[in-house]
Amino acid sequence: MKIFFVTKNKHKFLEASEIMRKYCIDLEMLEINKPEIQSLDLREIVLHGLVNLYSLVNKPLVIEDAGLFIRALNWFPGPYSSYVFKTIGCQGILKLMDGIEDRYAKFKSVVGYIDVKNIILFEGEVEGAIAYEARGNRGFGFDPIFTPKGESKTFAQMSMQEKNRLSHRARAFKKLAEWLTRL
Ligand code: ITT
Repeated sequence: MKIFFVTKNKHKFLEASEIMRKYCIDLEMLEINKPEIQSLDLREIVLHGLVNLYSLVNKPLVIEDAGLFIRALNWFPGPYSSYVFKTIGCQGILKLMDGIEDRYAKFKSVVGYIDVKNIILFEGEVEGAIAYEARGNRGFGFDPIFTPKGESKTFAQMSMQEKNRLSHRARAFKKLAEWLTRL
């Protein structure tokens, strides 16, 4: 079984592919522009993207929108994570968190799948904390400053396999794989 994963992020693609391969589902990366609406709700962004992309591609496809939600910052950057990463990055977040004791944060992922008969969303999240300094050089995005609950390493200090045991993305893609397997 082959499904297109529309994304420009190679790391996301590799993480998702590793999960899906375990269920004998092949993902193929399709790097085209995703139409994105501004919304506070990741699900709304994904639904809108799915409908627009399907009219273009006309083949079973999957997209994902993810973000980092920090409690002490009123859940910022949330759906704006991509822009915030490009502008202030990990160091900017660490600066915003300077002197703040409540380090609680979570990553959320919404994965959307569409084919001729179905349109469906799956969600995954991982709880954790914003580290006091950036650690590690693996992964991408905010990985160096996020420590999952119960772990001492940041995501950027973990191998992809270790990150996939815990991550928001892995959890959402597993749900998709299980649903596809039952179909
Ligand atoms: P797409 O082409 O798939 O949209 P993207 O990188 O823009 O790729 P998102 O909009 O879903 O992806 O992600 C928003 C940002 O959230 C992303 O740029 C990262 O900075 C951050 N992020 C999401 N998942 C992450 C993860 O697993 N580890 C670290 N940062 C992550």
